[in-house]
Amino acid sequence: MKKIALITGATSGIGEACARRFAEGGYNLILTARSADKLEMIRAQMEANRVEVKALTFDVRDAEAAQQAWESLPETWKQVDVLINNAGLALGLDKEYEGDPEDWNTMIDTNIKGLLTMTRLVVPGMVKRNEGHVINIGSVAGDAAYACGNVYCATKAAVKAITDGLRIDVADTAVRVTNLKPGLVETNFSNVRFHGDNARAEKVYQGIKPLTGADIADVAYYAASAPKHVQIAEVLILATHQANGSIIHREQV
Ligand code: NDP
Ligand code: 8X3
Repeated sequence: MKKIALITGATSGIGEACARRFAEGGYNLILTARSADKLEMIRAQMEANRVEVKALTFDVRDAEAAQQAWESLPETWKQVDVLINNAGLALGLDKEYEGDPEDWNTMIDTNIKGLLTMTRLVVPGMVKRNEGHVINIGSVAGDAAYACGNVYCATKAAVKAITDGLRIDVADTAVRVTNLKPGLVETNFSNVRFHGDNARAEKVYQGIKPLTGADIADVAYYAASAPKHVQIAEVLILATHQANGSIIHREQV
């Protein structure tokens, strides 16, 4: 029986790269996101390569929809070996006193509450089976706030606290818990952050070679593949020439 990885936000960037890396490593996949078309495309590509995939289309902010999707899975598919809580986003880069409260709510509901919803659905089975691995995608933004990052940084600081809390609460089991904290990764992230202003998004990655989704997926896969007695608790992955969330050395163009 192949292992099963459940990856949220699997239609783009880090989540899609994790899907490809774990498929390569012999896992079957449960992939989730809101875009049914993209999910279907990825499912078809994977199945052509003999990877079994369950594609679940729902918004992680909708706890009821998440529960229904989870309950639609056959019992054998609920025995998830690796949960990758990746779905998330930044919206806006504004001074805290000028930010859009609607953007704040979306980030809090997705990055914090969505992650908790999935954890609540999947982890009880892991505890019961006394095995499993939760990999949360945090961020360098959760280590220290940067200018105009306010609520996004706060959601990723929450991911750190939530991940640490879970690790404590499952310490009497063989379940492992990891917080991956990427720095600059070139994905759709900045296009989303700037509400589709692609020119502004491109500037984020100018003058520095950013990380790719595949770089982060490699680390996630390593953590999941480490010997059972090894728990990779936390990893900060930065681009070379990036020192933290604020200090980035860029070549002049
Ligand atoms: P992308 O925008 O490329 O991918 C985000 C994924 O999340 C998409 O598959 C999207 O799918 C999904 N998603 C977003 N909102 C929801 C929702 N409400 N319900 C379900 N799925 C959702 O960005 P990244 O790959 O860069 O981001 C992935 C994670 O990595 C995020 O948590 C982000 O905060 C984190 N991160 C990113 C960094 C970067 O520099 N790129 C650095 C550090 C952390 P769909 O739209 O189909 O729902
Ligand atoms: C995404 C990376 O530095 O834009 O979490 O916050 S950063």
